[in-house]
Amino acid sequence: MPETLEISKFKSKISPDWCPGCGDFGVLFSLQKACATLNLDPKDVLVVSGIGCSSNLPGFFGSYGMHTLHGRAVAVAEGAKLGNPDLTVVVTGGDGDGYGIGIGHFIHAMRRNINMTYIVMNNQIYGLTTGQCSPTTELHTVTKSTPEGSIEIPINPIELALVSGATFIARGFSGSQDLLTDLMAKAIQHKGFSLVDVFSPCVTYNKKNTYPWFRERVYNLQEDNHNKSDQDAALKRAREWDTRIATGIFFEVDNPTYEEQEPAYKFGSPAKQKLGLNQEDIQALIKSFK
Ligand SMILES: Cc1ncc(C[n+]2csc(CCOP(=O)(O)OP(=O)(O)O)c2C)c(N)n1
Ligand code: SF4
Ligand SMILES: [Mg+2]
Repeated sequence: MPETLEISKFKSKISPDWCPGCGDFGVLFSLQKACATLNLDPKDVLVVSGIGCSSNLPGFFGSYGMHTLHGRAVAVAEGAKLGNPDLTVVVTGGDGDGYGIGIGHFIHAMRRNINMTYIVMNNQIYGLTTGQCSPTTELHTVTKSTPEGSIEIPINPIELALVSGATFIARGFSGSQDLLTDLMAKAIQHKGFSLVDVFSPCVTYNKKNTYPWFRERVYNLQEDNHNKSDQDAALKRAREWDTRIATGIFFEVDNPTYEEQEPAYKFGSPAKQKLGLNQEDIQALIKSFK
């Protein structure tokens, strides 16, 4: 770890416009600190988001960034990573963005084990659109779109990741800064698809899952004798909820990445391969069709 952390190099000229107290501030700070701790160069980092309060993050982060379409951040990030695998690619977004409209991309990126990091600011609500039910809203919760209480069973992102092929699966809380920074640094360093689901309270529209509510319940798996190579144990921990909620690393495994297996990469990274074909290649191609 460097002696002084140069967090300022990951600050942008634009200040966050989130509500005072929004959990996303803690996520932004942790990501800046994690990237500084890893001594990354901003020119080698790409942060991609979808749409939502949380998805505004790349604008507040000092690196290359892309604010894409609602639910499409993971797909765009996959393209960027496959085009130039030398980039450190981080996706940042919300529960609505990633676990609702974008869930298909999320699952496929996990099963491909693309080497990228996905940070989800999970506030269990649609913040930007002013408080509708999201895929992680708790059952029976009254929201703007569920005035008589939600009737849909929420998605458990950790469980989903555990059965979809993600090779690093963690959960943080924006009220536990040191742990969150450590999880992000480890996720970025991990070779393969890493998920960091973060409880990032929406202080304006989610009046149930607040900072005090989480503080009463969260504990650190790494201080509770959890074996992070045991998938079944991880599933059990992921299912805890009402009284005790696990944070930390649920699962970590070293599996081959998509990039390591894709035959096209044997000629080097696509971004660095020469464009077009020479006469010799063209003749060989024509011959192969005869
Ligand atoms: C295709 C499409 N559908 C719907 C919307 C409207 N929309 C914008 S953000 C959002 C949900 C945001 O929720 P989340 O991803 O949880 O982010 P948060 O604001 O809570 O951080 C929705 C439904 C949109 N922009 N595009
Ligand atoms: S509405 Fe909620 S999620 Fe959006 S900035 Fe405000 S506190 Fe954060
Ligand atoms: Mg949300």
